[in-house]
Amino acid sequence: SKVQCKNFLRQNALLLATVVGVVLGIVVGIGMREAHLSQLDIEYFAFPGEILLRMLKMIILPLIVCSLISGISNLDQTASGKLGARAILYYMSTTLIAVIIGIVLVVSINPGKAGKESIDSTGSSMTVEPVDALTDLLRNLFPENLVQACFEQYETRREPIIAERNVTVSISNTSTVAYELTTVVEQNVTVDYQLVGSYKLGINVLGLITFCLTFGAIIGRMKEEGEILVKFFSAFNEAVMKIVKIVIWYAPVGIIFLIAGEIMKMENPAQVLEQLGLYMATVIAGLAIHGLIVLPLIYFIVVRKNPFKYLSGVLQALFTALATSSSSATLPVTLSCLENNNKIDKRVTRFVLPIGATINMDGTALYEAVAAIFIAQANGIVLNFGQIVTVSVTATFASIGAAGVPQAGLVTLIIVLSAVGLPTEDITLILAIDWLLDRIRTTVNVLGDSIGAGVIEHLSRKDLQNLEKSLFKTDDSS
Ligand code: DAS
Repeated sequence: SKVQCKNFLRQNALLLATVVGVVLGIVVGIGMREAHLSQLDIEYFAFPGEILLRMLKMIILPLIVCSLISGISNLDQTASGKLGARAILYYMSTTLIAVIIGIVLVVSINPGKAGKESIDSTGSSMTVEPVDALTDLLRNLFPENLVQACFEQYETRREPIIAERNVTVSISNTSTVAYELTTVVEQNVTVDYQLVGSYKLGINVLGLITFCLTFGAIIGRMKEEGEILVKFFSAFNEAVMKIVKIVIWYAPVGIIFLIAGEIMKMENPAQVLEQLGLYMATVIAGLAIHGLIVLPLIYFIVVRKNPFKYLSGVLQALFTALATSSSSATLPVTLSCLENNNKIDKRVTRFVLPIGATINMDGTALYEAVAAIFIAQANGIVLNFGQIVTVSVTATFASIGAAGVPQAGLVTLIIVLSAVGLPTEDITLILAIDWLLDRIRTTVNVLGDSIGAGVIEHLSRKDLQNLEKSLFKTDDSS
């Protein structure tokens, strides 16, 4: 019909504008490098991009809260349990596959064989014990203050308790003539550690997930009083998604400046390419294999439909991820693409996407495994099989712990390095190129979440049909 035709044009106009935005951003960025603008001028130049990021970030908080609450409150106990189990299974297995692809590639390509003398490194050491990282993850799951969880995350670090030096004075009879006085200062003093907790800026999404899932599940099971709340959060969600629709129209403009600004900021591209080219190629090859072959294959095997047609519906989200380097900032666009273009059941998208954007990061896990082994290679360290298994397990958990914000993966890489005793200061080796790899791995993270929503919906179609109670069925036309 005429309306459908109009809608079709509208969707594609937006997609076209986004693609043009990415291309224009690259062209403008490369062209403007010639102008040799100062750091400050580049920041002013990229201002329209900053506005896009601010708009997306503004929506994240209400979106995560409403979408999780309304998503789960519209499912019954069996359906939410099954959906949740499928989501976790999908997230864990695809992340592990990604890690394995990364490890196989980095071990066979051996990009670090040149040694680290040839790469610039300026770093100071900091270590994070994996057990502390894991307990922090759990601490953040149970925030002590919900308001604070909206903008701060808990973080602990170990502080050494240095025991007082033991000074012993002893008199020893060394000769028959004189007594000698010896002072023995014990150097090996016992050092214990204490945990010191603090807060750092950033939404504690994990904590919000715990609260919203519990709250949503409870109001979904309450009788009349619950229904008011379910309706309230569902309506709130609809309203937020309408804001997303407006922001999405601005996205192509913002994308131009985000990408151009980043390209203008890049220092010594030729040198970076020479030193880190092979490492970059390894990460990018791994991400490409995972994002363009493995995940589409999983979709095809489960859903039996063309995965690339499915992915064309979320292209705008993928480009937004490329431009913003943030799964969280991209979440509004991902939700909108999946619900409006791919017609994925809203009970699925609203339940699994906010969680996926936070914990399902295939690209990050792959990148961390490659980066850790690359650093080992650059230091001439050969990891044994046990250490490689440790790398894969910690890379998986480090990717779960990484927030959906730019370069979070670089920070949680410290956990992986600490776990196998690699020099953590060596993350500076790969710093120069992280801005680019961050974008690409974020795109794969979002791609993984999108495929996941399709796979989980397909596997859960019977459970969803069985649910008579659904607020979303009536407003699907909107
Ligand atoms: N950029 C992050 C993301 O939002 C994760 C990372 O740094 O790897 O997906």
